[in-house]
Amino acid sequence: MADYITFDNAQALSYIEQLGEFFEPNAQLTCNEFGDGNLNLVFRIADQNGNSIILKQALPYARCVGESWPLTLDRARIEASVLKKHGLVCEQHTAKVLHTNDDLAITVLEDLGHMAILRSELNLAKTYPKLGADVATYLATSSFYYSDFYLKPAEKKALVQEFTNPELCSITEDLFFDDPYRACERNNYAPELEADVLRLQQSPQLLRQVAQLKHLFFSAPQSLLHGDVHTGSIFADQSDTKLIDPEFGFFGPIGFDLGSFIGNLLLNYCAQNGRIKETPKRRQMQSYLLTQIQQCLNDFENIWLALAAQHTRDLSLQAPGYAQHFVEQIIKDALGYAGTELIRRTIGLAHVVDIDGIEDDSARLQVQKQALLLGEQLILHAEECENKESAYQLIVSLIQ
Ligand code: SR1
Ligand code: MG
Repeated sequence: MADYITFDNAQALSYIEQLGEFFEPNAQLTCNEFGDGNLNLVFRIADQNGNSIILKQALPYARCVGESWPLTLDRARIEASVLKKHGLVCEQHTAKVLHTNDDLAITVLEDLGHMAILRSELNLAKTYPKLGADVATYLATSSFYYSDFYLKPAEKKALVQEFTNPELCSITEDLFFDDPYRACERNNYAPELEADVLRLQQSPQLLRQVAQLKHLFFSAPQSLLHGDVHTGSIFADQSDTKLIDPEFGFFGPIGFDLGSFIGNLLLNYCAQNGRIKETPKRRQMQSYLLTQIQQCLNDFENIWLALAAQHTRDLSLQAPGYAQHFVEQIIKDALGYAGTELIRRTIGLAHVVDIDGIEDDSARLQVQKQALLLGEQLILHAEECENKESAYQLIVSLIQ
């Protein structure tokens, strides 16, 4: 990475001009850095006619913490490569990569600015009817085609190597499975939550289930994951849904991505109790969120099983009932991972604005307590769910 420099607006613009690929030769270009994520710089370069592209650059440290938390630039390669791989099998729901430069840790992407970041929209109680179905299509398709059901063994092993992502996985291992369950400087929560946090940290049953989820995360290269499917990694409009930002991608347990998505919808469900005062409007939004979770579970299973029935190439994995058994285990895993997402986003380092943006202190605390309890119960009961219906029923029973 000898040639790496961190871009400012002028350098990003000049880089795109020199490439000469994306705009008319005499275009009047402007550039604006507008990233608000935890890790990277994000520039929009636009011409006078409204054409635009996105240039994303990884910083050599975590943006949300600063230079005291160094971070590999290789994540830019991983992110662009996951987008390309997922785009091959699910073009419809994957942001398109236009150019990469590994030395500068740069990815140039299509500008999805005509769509909206899902998290902000859910916080405004805006709804997107295709959300659950589209995310299910993305997760089922990408996870099937990069699994042992489809890939040849040698091909899969080579990809597992290519997508080895130890530094970013280590962040997830710490933030999801370690920090919230012990006293840790990175944890971030109000003193009023201390009793709730101690309840989690002192529950042997919970710690055992979290250990199992972490162990699976370490040791189950089931497919090429996105690795960070929260609602800030999703663009939506009324007719489409696109996934961005898979820099945490690696070969891991399929339930992790599905669970992260469900966990984020549930975080928003809890947050609406502190955001929307009028009961009918709040219930309508919460019912929308539950419907999307149900749709996502149903479609995920149906698409996965249809792909497995038609395209499983490994003879042994074609055994009657095996694909069904495998998907049922993914759904159990997903409920557990959803629980860890609820807990780590409430008391760990990286919170969600859905909850932190609630202005009233007491309303926010109530929501945080609900998110912690829901996360805990999901982790404790995930393995009891025999199928997608009982998984959905568990969620409903815990939340109402
Ligand atoms: C230091 S990174 C914190 C979080 O932001 C990312 O989007 C991931 O979710 C990570 O856990
Ligand atoms: Mg991200």
